[in-house]
Amino acid sequence: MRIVKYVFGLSVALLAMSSQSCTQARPENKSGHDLWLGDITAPVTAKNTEFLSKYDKELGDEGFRISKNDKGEAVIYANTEAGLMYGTYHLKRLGECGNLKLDKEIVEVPAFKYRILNHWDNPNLTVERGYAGKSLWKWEELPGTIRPEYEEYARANASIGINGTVLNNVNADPCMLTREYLEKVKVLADIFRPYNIKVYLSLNFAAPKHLAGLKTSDPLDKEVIKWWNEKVAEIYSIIPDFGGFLVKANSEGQSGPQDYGRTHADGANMIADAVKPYGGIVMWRAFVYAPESKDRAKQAVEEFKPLDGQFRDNVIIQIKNGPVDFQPREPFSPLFGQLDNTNIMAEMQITQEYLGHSNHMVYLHPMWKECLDADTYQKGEGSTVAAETLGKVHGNTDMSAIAGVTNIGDDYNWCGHPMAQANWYAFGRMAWNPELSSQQIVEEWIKQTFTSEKKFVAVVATMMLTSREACVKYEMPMGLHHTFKGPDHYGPGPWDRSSRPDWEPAYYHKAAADGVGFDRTSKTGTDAVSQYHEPLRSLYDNVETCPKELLLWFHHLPWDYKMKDGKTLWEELCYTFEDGIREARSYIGMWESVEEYVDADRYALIHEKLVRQAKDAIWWRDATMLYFQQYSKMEIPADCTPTQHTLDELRRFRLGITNYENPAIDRLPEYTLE
Ligand code: GCW
Repeated sequence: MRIVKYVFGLSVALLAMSSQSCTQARPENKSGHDLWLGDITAPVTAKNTEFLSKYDKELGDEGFRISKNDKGEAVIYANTEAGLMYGTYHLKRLGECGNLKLDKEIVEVPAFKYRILNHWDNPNLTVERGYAGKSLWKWEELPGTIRPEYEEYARANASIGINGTVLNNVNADPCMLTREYLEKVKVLADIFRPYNIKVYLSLNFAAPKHLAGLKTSDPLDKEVIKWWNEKVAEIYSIIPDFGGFLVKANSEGQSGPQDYGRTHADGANMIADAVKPYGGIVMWRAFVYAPESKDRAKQAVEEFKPLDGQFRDNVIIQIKNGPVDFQPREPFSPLFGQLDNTNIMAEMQITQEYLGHSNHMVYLHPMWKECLDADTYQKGEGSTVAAETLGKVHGNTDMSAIAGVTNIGDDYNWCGHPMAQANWYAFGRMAWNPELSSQQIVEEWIKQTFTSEKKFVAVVATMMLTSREACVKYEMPMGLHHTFKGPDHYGPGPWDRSSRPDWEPAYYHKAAADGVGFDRTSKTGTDAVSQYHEPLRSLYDNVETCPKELLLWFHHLPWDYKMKDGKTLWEELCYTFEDGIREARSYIGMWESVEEYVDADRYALIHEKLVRQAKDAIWWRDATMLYFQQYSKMEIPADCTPTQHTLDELRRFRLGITNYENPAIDRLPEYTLE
């Protein structure tokens, strides 16, 4: 292992692992202020380098130290070039954010070993739940044409510590494993390598059938095993540092080991054995549910707990933060606290499938941190989701990982909404250090992306820090969930019908004459509460102690149920929606108050989107409460924002978009803010 010591002059703008990319022209449709990286056109190389002979264990392969030398210059120490690169970006960040002190030594080591983006990108360039244009990967042009964005993407990720990327959708097209596509993937892997980013692929479990014409894809079949071993050998001959696979199996129609009477462990282990000799890993998703079940929220534990201890040591079970599906608020998935001898990781959704796509400004770090900080109590207090997934509860820190489903596309601003970039940024920073506060991360991002002007930072940070809670309030307050219109998941549709009962909002809200909410209690409900350890089990089970934010997740309550503040449940719902509407509206004025600090283009685009966000907030309230009113027979209080559409009008409204796009603002229902 090479030990490197680099010395940089503090006054110099640092950055540039490759000068070549920095001289490449930006495409015409790019605005030049796209990312938080600031000025990347002036590469500066190291002034002094030194090779040391001793490996610093504390830093590992990716950590670094920064301290001051006799001349007052910053010195970055790392065991590896990757560590050095991260140190360089860190120093740059500290400088740009006005936080560069160096009065004491800085030591940074990433918390999670695998810090991975998941792209849900298809070979035909659509992006499932993608709201920023088409896929960044231009498969039809590869391997011949190389776009500058590929390296910009790598650089942006490196600057926040991302070290892996799954290039294709978990609903995987088998073609991704053909030689033709592997040659394309190789080009991206080569571009990403200098940035310490490994490439991974989602696989289609039925690939042996699709690609090789085998009669089966049974994971215990000799021919199938042979096919995977050969395929894996081929991949590593093309991409020697290939990271491994992400697998969605027996979920939402995807094939999997259960098609052949085998278990998730049989399937995962077969692939894990194939990649093991090369150091590859398998991320096997726990996002499984069947329409027959009475409670979708329970199924991951039901299917995976019995398999605990059966997975190979290079398999990690990838668990969505909540037990259902990336809703604006869910309790943490109980599976995080249920496995003793299995590697687990969290999957967060950076793309805003359920939080207003790229029309709404919603800063997601508080939502993810809520999950990581939640205590599972698996081994007593302190068994937080972060500790569990860092491997600290069961002592396997070597396989710690975290994944984020990206919001990146080929839009000129990368993420559709200029503020949505903050979520990409925040995911990376959180994967590096889950202890960082939402405030610190958002302020860093604002300063690097816009300006360090005090007033601007204060106002915009306040907007962003409150935005997730505001979104919960105006979309699905008090534990309501999945009240969306399908299949696009943009607007409200509590009345919506679907081909599967568990894709219908009524399955989740259970609104009826006797009340609203999903009874998951131990005595009268599905007993989902029992998948949580004490004291949570009792806390959630008892309507008196269940937090208001999760009340209707765990309880079905009458419309006139008396809340602690004396209001009825119906009133509480109305006023919580009202709070959400008020907050969404307040962002418009806040943004107007900082106009002078922003360029005209970004100012106007964000303004237009904030106005729509506030209108959507009223739309959500109208749809949900007018629908519930049919059962409650109660009036929306007179001091709430008046409704602007009838239930019939809203039910007739058709957005008519695919699952691969953000709705244009002029397609949405008309609302006024006066
Ligand atoms: O959230 C749901 C989405 C699907 C997605 C699925 C999953 C990739 O609506 O579009 O499919 O989850 O996570 O597998």
